[in-house]
Amino acid sequence: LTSEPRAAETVFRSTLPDIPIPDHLPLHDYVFEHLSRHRDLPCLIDGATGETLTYGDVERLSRRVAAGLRDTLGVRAGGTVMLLLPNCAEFALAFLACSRLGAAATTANPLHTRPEIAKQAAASGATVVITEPAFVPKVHGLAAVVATGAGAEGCVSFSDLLLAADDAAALPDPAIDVATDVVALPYSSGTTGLPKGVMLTHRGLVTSVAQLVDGENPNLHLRDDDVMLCVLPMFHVYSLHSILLCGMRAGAALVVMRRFDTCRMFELVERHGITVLPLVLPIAVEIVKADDAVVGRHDLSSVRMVVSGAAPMGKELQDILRAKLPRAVLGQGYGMTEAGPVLSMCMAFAKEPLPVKSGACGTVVRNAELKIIDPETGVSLPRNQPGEICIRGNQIMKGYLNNPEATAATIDAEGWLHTGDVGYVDDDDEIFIVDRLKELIKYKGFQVAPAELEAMLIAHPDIADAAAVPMKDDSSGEIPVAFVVRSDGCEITEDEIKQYVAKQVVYYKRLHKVFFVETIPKAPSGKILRKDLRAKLAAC
Ligand code: 4UW
Repeated sequence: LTSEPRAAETVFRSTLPDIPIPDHLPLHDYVFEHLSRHRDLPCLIDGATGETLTYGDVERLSRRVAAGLRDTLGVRAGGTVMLLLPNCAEFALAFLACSRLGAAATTANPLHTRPEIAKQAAASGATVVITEPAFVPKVHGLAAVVATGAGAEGCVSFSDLLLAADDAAALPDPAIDVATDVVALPYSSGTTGLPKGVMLTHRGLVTSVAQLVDGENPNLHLRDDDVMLCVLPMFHVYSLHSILLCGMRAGAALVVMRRFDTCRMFELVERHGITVLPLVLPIAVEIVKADDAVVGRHDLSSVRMVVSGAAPMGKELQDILRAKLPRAVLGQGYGMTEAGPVLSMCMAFAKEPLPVKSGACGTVVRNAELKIIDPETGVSLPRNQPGEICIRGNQIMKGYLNNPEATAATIDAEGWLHTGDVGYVDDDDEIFIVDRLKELIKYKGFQVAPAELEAMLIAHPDIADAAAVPMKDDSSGEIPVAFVVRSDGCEITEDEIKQYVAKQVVYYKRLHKVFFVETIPKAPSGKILRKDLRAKLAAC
């Protein structure tokens, strides 16, 4: 028997050399590794009040919250805590506290509906939910509840968690196996189906943060005199990773903004001398749309870096944005929750920057491998040929929680994570995303899982069949729309369907349009032919 020699794979690597990455530190120890240098620097600045916690405060208070969660609520290594919070200092303290305890933090949008929250709380096994008083009615009975501020009836108050004496909080940390213990458990639908718990380990997140901000020539050069805007929601992996964790590792100050508002953002940039502006497409659109008179009233010259990610940003928009913020370097990163999350980052953000092209979403991060495969044959493709983007390295997820089938469908036997994104690598190692194989809809950077909307639609007695797909939109990137087959003799209207869905889901999953059709196009296997539907929309 002779075996065919396997064709050599085309594997793309960073143009930066690999660096040593700690593989023994739990995430919190890694984040605070340089505490002695950063102790008195501002860490979290409340955008609304100006209240500031230094790195020393954050380190100490996160220990107390850990002790409080352990002693008052019995959170232990291997446990899970749900963070259901808008951007606030408590989010960061609670996240780091979970890390200290060897527990996982599962994060969710506090605007989710009760059924959405209940599903995630149950699936993740969360025994505690930390939220704001206003959201307490949505979580009553799901788990023990901690409410921020002075608390709310029937809840433990967050301030009580902080009462732990410093000596109680100094008890030895539990033994954490950094390679296997999960520290963050965000939910993502990945390439297909319903949202699933994405297991990110200590080692995974340490690796992904280090890939961006560590080394002599960091790919994303953040300094301890940087001031970063944190308006993107910390419950999403983009902000959690690339603002909170990367910013804290570098010793930067984070100006925490609860809700986006263009004028407020300009004010904060000026007041705090913000240097790094991480944003998503809809915020870029708002900046571009802002009246020149309004922009002109504010001194935005402190901004040296504008980072965009989580959805495509076209070349034209990037060019207009660049003209508005002429002193800033503008570029994109490409992330996916399951990828740990960052696959590639703009090389113009490096300490020793390289020129980049508008519309590119970076170069593969260091200490990782990326390949582009033909989705039909799985064969790796050379430069400039679009195919499915795959990534391999210590940073990728351990797998989906309690879901070995979905894990095996996403990470192959050789350790490659298949993203479901279609892109190519050009002659300068820059990555361009051109299409998506997976079902996902991305509204303003937020994930909407078509399977979730479809299950809801089909459950309606007047609906015989349905498919949810993305429709291109200039300001939101994509909007969720549905094709619906009415049940025989039923007259259900577009508005009734929109209302029916809106009552059950968070605002960004609402349907913007409904198209009535006779049948949903399907492959013989029963799989919805989404490409056909998307083509139909493009022709509208
Ligand atoms: N261009 C085109 C992009 C891009 C993109 C993502 O919600 P998830 O699972 O995850 C994210 C994470 C984004 C992110 C994290 C950290 C970071 O530094 C950074 O860059 C600054 C971005 O979005 O959605 C994953 C899917 O979102 C699409 C793509 O389809 C991906 O699989 N996506 N970034 N720059 N599309």
